[in-house]
Amino acid sequence: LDARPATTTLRFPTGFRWGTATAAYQIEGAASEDGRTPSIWDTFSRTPGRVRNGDTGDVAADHYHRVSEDIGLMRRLGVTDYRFSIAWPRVQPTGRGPAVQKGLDFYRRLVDELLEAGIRPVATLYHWDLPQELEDAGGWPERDTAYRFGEYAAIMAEALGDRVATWTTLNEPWCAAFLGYGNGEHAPGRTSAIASLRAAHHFNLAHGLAVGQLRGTAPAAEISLTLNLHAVRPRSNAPEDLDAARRIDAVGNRIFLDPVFRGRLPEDLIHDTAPVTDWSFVLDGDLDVTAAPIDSLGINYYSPTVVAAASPSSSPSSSSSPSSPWAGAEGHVSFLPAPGPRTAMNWPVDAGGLYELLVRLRDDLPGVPLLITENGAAYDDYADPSGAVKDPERVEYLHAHLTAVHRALADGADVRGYFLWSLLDNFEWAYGYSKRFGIVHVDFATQRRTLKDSARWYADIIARGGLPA
Ligand code: PNW
Repeated sequence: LDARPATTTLRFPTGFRWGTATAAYQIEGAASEDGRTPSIWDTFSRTPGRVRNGDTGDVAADHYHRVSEDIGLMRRLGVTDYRFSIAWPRVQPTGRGPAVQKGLDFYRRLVDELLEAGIRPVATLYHWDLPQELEDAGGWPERDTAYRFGEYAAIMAEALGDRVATWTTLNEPWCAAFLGYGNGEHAPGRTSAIASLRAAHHFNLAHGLAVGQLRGTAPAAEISLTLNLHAVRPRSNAPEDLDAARRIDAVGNRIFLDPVFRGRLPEDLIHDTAPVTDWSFVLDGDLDVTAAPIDSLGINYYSPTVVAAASPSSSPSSSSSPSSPWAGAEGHVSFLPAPGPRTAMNWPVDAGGLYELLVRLRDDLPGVPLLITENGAAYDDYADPSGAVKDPERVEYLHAHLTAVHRALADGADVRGYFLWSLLDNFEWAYGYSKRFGIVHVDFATQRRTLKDSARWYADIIARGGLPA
């Protein structure tokens, strides 16, 4: 008997992984419990003016104390996988030296309870919470941070290597390098083109060092890396517009893809960044480390990026502009508003960008399995008189994006899974709690969780193994 209703028209492959995703700083809270010390996000969020409404992750969704309840929610959804991140300062408070047992215990319990619930743990080692002490020593622009990350990866491989199905080394190094050290929108809030490029390289190096540690200690695990690849679309096929797209692709995408998958830096990136650096911080052998083979690539997708050439006078972006997250490599580019509806982040809703990205990776990285490690949307929700939490725009967004994934699968993209961002409403970085990405509503005053309509919708999709007509 086929348990799937006949009305499921867009079926996903058997074994397709249906997940939800979160990150430590955004949900855990318990910021100073059990030996955890501040990360750069604690420092940043406690600095007036950095995060909307002065919000911090001190309490967040209190997940640290509600692990069992939150796993219970995922059981109800029927997810096969759960993507979470490990807070480095919970495990290794100074970023060096031996691990704190209570920190390890927390993640061990999380992983064990997931396995008991039949949910595959997908663990990210770095979702932006660098121990503050390592930032004080120079942070990601310094090479030593990559070595420290390798040691931290060794600790986690030793502690959980036998139980975690998939390891992701880094989440979105582009955001961490260019928003953290380039335009200062994210922690640690530095604004330096050279620092952002150095950070990008040290993220690649850190990734490669972590792969080495994980492979040695957990040979059976899947090892992955998550990038927020920019789905770059030129406004036209005019050579200047194509060149603008090429530049953003170089400093947004290939800066990570090429060292990891081809063992080299893009030539055009080196050329575009020549006013800022000669890349002499890339040492002999580094690109062999960064190119350690991995088993899959994680992609986070929210919106496309539409670009056009701008005249030099009209473009505010230049290497000297502190507000550019592109290190000046963007040249004279303007970012065009994509037409159509927007989410509460004011991000355009455009599922075509996800399809374009998946097909591009099918062609550029043959043989590399793909995971969509984040996709979702911020919207305000509202409770109807019966108490149901309505979020119809999110359901529509998810439906459109899963349809795009299905189309890419049909066209030969090797997509193995989809992780919805996010399980819970949470601390949305510079926006604090003002933006809600969850399919589960969190009342932050009481920590009460309520499934939104989108959560019920997602549970139905998972149960059917696909989308209804
Ligand atoms: C990702 N941008 O962040 C992160 O991985 C999540 O932690 C986050 O909550 C989610 O997407 C929603 O924002 C991004 O400005 C933050 O391009 C900013 C950008 C992209 C991704």
